[in-house]
Amino acid sequence: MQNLRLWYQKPANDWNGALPIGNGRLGGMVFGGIQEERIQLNEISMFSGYPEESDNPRMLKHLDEVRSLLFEGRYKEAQLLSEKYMVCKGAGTNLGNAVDAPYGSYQTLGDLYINFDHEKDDAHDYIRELDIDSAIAKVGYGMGNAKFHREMFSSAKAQVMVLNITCSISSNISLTASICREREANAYVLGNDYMVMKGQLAGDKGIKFEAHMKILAKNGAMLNIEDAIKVAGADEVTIIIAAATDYLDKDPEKVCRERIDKAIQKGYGELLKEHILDYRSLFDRVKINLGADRVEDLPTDVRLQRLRNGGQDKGLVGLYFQYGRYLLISSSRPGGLPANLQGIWCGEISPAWNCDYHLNINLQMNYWPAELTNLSECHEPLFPFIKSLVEPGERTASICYGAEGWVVHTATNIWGFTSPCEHPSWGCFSAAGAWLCQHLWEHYAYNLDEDFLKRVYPIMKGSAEFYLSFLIEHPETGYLVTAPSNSPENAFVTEDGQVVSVCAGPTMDTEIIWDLFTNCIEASKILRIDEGFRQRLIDAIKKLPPLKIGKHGQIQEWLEDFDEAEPGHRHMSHLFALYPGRQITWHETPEIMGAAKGVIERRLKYGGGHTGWSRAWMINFFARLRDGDNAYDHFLELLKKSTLPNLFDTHPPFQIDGNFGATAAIGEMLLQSHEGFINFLPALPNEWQDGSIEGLRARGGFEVDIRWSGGILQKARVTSMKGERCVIYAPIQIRVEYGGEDIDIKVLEKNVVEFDTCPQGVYDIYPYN
Ligand code: FUC
Repeated sequence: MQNLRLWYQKPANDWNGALPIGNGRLGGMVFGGIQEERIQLNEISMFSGYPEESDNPRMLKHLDEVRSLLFEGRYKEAQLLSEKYMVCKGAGTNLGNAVDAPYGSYQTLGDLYINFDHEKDDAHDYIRELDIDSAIAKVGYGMGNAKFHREMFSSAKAQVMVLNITCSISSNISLTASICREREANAYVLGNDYMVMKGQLAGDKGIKFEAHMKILAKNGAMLNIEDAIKVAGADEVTIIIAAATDYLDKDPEKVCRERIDKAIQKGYGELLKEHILDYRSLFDRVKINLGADRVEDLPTDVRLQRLRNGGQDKGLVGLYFQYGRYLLISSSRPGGLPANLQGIWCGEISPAWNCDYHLNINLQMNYWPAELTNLSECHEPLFPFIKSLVEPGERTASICYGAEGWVVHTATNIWGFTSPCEHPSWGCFSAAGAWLCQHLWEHYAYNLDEDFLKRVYPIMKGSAEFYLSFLIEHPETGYLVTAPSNSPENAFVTEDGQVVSVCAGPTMDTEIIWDLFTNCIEASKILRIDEGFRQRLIDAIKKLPPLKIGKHGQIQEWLEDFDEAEPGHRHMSHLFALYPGRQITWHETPEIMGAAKGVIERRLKYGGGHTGWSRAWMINFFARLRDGDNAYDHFLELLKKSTLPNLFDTHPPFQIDGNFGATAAIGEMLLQSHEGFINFLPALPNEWQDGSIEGLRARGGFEVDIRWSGGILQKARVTSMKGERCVIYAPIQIRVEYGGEDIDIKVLEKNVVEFDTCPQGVYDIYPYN
């Protein structure tokens, strides 16, 4: 049995305790107060700022000079020159405070407040919960003999948020409800049951937004009290909220009205039914059971505290994993924008890092669990977003580097900001576009949808074209390197003791470009196009610098074996090739697995502060190193040191990438398919002796169920969607059944076997006893 709820015995103390609901666009943080319910509202396109011309022509003028300095080893001078010239025009991200700058910031839409006519001290038997099995937040408590109950959800089908308030005693619900926002908005009541809030961000240059609220009351009276609606003596109250901006919808007012009208026609019962059906069509695909402890029945915050005090809680791992899937379903749906640094949930006007799209790990990490945990549709908002960067990115490539193709750097917004950011030590990371393209390829690799590949191949090719023209031969070695660049967001110490970030050919760039070129080569073969271009990529890959092992037994972070200014740095960029890349694998490169581990050991020796996405990344590394025990230990560290009462990950502050990265990591511990074969239970920790997982996805169009006991595979089921050959890593002897009969399997090499999955369907794999 899966335990699929977060629950608490008190209302949330603050935002970090509130519970998130969302439909990919419209989000809410439910506080669950007794006297005052607050639902902080979000809309995915609520981003200030506007398009700006930020490409800096002075970059190109100084490009050769910076490169020469780098190649002469005059790093500090290269850095100083870069600080002057290799940056955007304007304020860029304004060091994360761009709410009133052109770059802009994602921000809260406002709040819904509901004040009940009762005293909180009179309440008893209070429970607040988030049921992730049906994506509904609930609050319940007693008041004397009366039992009050609230249910809240954000429906993707109806595109509205719905709140339903009931009481066991009739005519007993009296409340005042309003929506408001601290700036840039006007709110007013129409009639006695409809409230509108509208405004515009960034003066008259930014997006226009609207939020509408309709109140339906069964019996009782309703009253317009100007900035709020009063309900007196109702049996049941349903509140419907719609919100839109003119970024995603042409006419936000019309859209809000239409959505609310349709929702009224459906009524609460129908809205609830279709919401659950829709949500479960995604959520129910995966079931996980890693064993349970008796503590499952304790409130979630108590469980977390017990774990911090050294207690055991196996069920919390499964809950965290499913919560990650819940969060992705709730923050990323086709037709919207991708999940940002906080998914869609952001309570502030000026949040950390503009709550934007950081591209030197964060946005990508949000989508690590998408394919593996069978939420391919939730990956989709990322693809048009990547496409939207191509046009501005072509301008940036041309103006800043005189290069072909398209480029984007460390961070972007919804306005197509593709220039380098305002400081080169972290802002001139130019491999972001190639990294994004990995997601296009992976979506294909899991689903084998050739039409999709055909559509996105030009985006991948455009990115590859950028690197083909931006890469430059290192004058000493002849290797093709990026310059200028940096290894996110670390600095190195030069021979004469200077601390510098700007460099040529950091390992991460090379690994990401290897990944892009490799994927483009494969894509062009599958599509049977572009032979000439393919050959150029094949030739270029040969000229990329090889991975080198440094003096500490680590994979080098830079071309030279520099020491890191911060050896315990949170970014472990030079392990991109281990995860999420596929260049470093046990199968292909066993000789450097030790050096990959060396990178992590060194970071841990000097750091230890790995929180949020950094820790989540580390868990994935250990999974790829097939080191389940370390993966599990670091997962526990994430729960202990980096998790808020509502199970949001905290960097700090809350950043959703950690949730998604760790969700992917649990999947990676149980199933991998990046090495050209499916590997069941590649990193099973000792703690998970018995368990099962159903419905994970593997590359090649397969769905996979696995059952194990005593740490040993009992049965795996591969459902083939595309009828492809199924290649399996089999260190123990296996047999395969189709339709109850054993079928032929072919040994490809030691420990690797394959079988046909034509016809498509279900294939059962058993170890020989
Ligand atoms: C990256 C990280 C920071 C932070 C920011 C949003 O640049 O280095 O730690 O997560 O993104």
